[in-house]
Amino acid sequence: MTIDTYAALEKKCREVRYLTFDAIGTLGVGHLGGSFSAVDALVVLYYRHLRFDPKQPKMEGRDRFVLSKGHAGPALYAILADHGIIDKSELSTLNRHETRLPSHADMNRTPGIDMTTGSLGQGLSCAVGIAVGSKIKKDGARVYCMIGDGESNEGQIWEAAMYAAHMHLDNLIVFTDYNKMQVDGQTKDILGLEPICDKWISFGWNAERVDGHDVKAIDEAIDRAKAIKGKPCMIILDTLKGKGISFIEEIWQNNHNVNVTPVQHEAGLAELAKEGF
Ligand SMILES: Cc1ncc(C[n+]2csc(CCOP(=O)(O)OP(=O)(O)O)c2C)c(N)n1
Ligand SMILES: [Mg+2]
Repeated sequence: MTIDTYAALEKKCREVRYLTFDAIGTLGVGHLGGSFSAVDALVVLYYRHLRFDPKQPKMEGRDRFVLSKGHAGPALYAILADHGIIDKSELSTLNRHETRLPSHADMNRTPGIDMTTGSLGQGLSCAVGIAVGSKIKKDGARVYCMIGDGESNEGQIWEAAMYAAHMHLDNLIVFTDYNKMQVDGQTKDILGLEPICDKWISFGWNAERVDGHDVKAIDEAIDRAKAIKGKPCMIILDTLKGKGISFIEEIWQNNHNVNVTPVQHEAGLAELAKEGF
């Protein structure tokens, strides 16, 4: 399912946030902040760039996506449901007993999930391994991955970064969801990443920084990344934790894993629906 216009992509972002918020609101708790900050990049990726067949989610040679910040699973489930890979009605089973939709992404439970993640720092290494495998097989697949800024405090991220550059993995495009927050503090106070672009460049990557809520900017950055030869690409997304609902944005420093009351559930859905999708 390809979406051609940026206005339609923006609408899709609202719809994905609506489905995500409904699932989390139905449960009453969830990783809202990091799911919402990631939505725009996930939408641009899944509706314009990722080469996959929703009818055959395990198709050989497909592009892969590794959600290394696996706690943002709810946003990805909404996108998988919108593609018909899972049923939209299943979203209300989020993180319940025996669900196929655990709070963290799990390739053994959920169709359309390419890697099990949640232990921060590991997903990028998996993406690097898949990208190496694809080069060996010469199947033409691209591997996309998303890491968090807090996750980037993990040493394993930088081991994977070195190896990806060493292997000249120009089939690997990674996003950092730079929402400036981790669980209980700002990344700049806990273990700062600046100068973040220069760091990735010094590790041998192509790197650029864009507004992570501007679908056009994200789309164009992915196009530029696809054209780079001989290096992996990092796209730093400047984002806001909880982007999309005003009263969740207001608590951007405290919306990592939040309770959602029935009143908030209704108010959030109404706010997202107001602009239409
Ligand atoms: C190895 C590991 N340590 C700790 C955690 C607990 N944890 C879950 S999310 C999170 C914060 C992640 O921050 P960030 O990567 O910035 O994610 P985002 O802000 O996008 O939610 C932590 C510490 C974990 N999942 N894995
Ligand atoms: Mg963060």
